[in-house]
Amino acid sequence: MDVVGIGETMVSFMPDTFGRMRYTNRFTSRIAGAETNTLIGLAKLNHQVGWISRVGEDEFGASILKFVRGEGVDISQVKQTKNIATGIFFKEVINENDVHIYYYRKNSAASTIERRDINEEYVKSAKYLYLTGITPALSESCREAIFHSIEVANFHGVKVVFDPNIRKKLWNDDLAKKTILAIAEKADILLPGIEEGEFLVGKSTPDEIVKQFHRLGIDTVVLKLGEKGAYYSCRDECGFAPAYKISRVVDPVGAGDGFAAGLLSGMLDQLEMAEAVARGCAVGALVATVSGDVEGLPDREQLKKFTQLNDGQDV
Ligand code: KDG
Repeated sequence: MDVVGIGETMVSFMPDTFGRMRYTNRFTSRIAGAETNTLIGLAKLNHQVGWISRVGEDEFGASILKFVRGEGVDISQVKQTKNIATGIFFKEVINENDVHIYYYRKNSAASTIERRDINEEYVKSAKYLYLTGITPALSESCREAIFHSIEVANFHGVKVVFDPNIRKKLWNDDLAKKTILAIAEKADILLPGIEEGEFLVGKSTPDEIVKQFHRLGIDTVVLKLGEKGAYYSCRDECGFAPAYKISRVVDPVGAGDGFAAGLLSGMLDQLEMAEAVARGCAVGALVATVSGDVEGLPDREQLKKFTQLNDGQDV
């Protein structure tokens, strides 16, 4: 296995028209979850990936399993819970720059993920363990499971990659900050957005933020700068990868997960860090050109075409 991820995936509903949701009665449903967005991105680029989670033993759970498996992710470690529903959410688009998320996921199937769901052999079989700050926000048992998975990964030399993905609707700022910093300190590779960096360490320039994370003991930090690109810093190297220009942002949600997929794919292909970060930027950009969190994730051919068109290089 190349990458194993842990987290909740939901059915998402998006109104077919712009504006307040109360005025619509037509929705398109899709499958979305930060960790599976990244795992699917990796699977599309031909990497071996697996997912640890829970879904309800209901129709939404079944459609998630069918979809995620269909995209090439191993779901052997996903449990189905009886009488506990799969989480769902709504994505209201007032206009392209004003998107609201409404969760219906409290006490969902995935929020019952617990320590014993973490199969040590499975985690051990991976090169990277991929986590986000969403899962520990779901419940106490999810938090425990995440900390346990890190212990397992650290023990077996599996590198921990952590995207803080701070979702303020899910928990209060104090607990979010404390928990996310505690996980970040144990991670090998941290992928915060610039605003998350500011929130977590209270600094404001990319360089200061990254240095502060290094002081906490994190080896590799890749700071996502949105439309500008990404700044990365390892112990012995730092640099900047510019964002790819796209003609229109259709739906930016999921671009960060796509970035993580491209970056990890580059690292698995043993590219230089600068090239791996550039691949992250390319995948992130492509995700934003299509509606839905995963529908814009490219396969190798699409990625090659896009990067050749935009900078003449293959990433
Ligand atoms: O990064 C995109 C995710 O936010 C989206 O897919 C839904 O996982 C999700 C969440 O918890 O918000």
